[in-house]
Amino acid sequence: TATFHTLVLGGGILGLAALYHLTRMGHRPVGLVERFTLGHSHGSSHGASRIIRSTYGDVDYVHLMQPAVREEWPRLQRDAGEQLIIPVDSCFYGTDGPAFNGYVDSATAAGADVERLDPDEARKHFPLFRFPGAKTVLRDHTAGMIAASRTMSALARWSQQHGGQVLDQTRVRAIELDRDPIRLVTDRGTLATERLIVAVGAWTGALVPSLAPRLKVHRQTVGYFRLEGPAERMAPEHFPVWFYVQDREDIIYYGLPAFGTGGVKTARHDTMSPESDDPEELDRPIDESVLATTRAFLDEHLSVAVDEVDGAEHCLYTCTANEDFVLGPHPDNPRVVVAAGGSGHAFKFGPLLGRVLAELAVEGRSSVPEFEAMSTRFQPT
Ligand code: PYC
Repeated sequence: TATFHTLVLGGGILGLAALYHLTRMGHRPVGLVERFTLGHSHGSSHGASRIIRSTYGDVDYVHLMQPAVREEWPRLQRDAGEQLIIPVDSCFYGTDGPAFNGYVDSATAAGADVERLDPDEARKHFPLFRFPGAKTVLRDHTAGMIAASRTMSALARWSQQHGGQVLDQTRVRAIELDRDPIRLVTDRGTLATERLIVAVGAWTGALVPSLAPRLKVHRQTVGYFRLEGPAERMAPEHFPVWFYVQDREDIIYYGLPAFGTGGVKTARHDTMSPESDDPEELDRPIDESVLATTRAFLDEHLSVAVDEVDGAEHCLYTCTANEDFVLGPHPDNPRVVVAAGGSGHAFKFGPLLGRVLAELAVEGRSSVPEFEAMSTRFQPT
């Protein structure tokens, strides 16, 4: 069998974006190996929508977002020939304390295109929101909504049309890092590759055991809530992307407009559990009590009543302790590059990190200064 120039392991947003860039860079043969059917909902990259924003509580991520917004998302949209970033208004707010004030300070320090509104102005702009307890509301002009499942399809389609191979429904049993070429033992035979990118999300601990102690899997329960009144009020033209940060209790909620769903997407960003969830529990039932708590949050924060829940799903977060990504060469073999620890906020960086992964695997360094400036934070040591 042929030896691949580079293989990518994992068909989530980061793996697909890496395959897209490898293909775009002209390397052959390149391929991606995925355990389930491409587009499955067992991991972290399914669902119709994600938030894109520069509003971060850490100035380095504000900087890292800029090449993603300015270069990589537009490039992908041009290649795909379709709109993947949907223009949607945004309001990010929180209680007056260090956690939310960190977002205000970082946006200001980085000179990001983010406007500060006082709560009265904000209520005029966003009449569906009450902003209880907020002193400042941030309106991020770089923010919007990512058409997430369309992005996944576009990356796979473009890569396959240009010579990238996708081997899905192929389970990897072992990675033989110390072989040259590197070998992947799969349930469909053994694959050989000169270079490997491992982007397997919640399965990182199982496939790269040295990283297991740094990662915890947190299963999120995401609900779609109908709002009373005309359906247009839930649509992207009228309903913003938003989040709320509460100090002391470390509570974060977020939401997006209805987009191919009957209700607005809302969930608690929940990374507090001391336990790590098992990604192998593929069919865990939805916990109705989490949806009830989310609904109570919306009842307090919106000025319109919440109607019935129109569906719910799980999404796995793979979190590091400080929510920094893990991204860089494997300490035992620099021709293996690992991406993990998306910590519930990586999708918006997808096309940018895909480029970084492809460059690290092939050239040993990335051409993205904003990434290089923070790469020591991401080392998979
Ligand atoms: O990073 O904006 C974000 C986000 C929203 C929901 C989960 N992550």
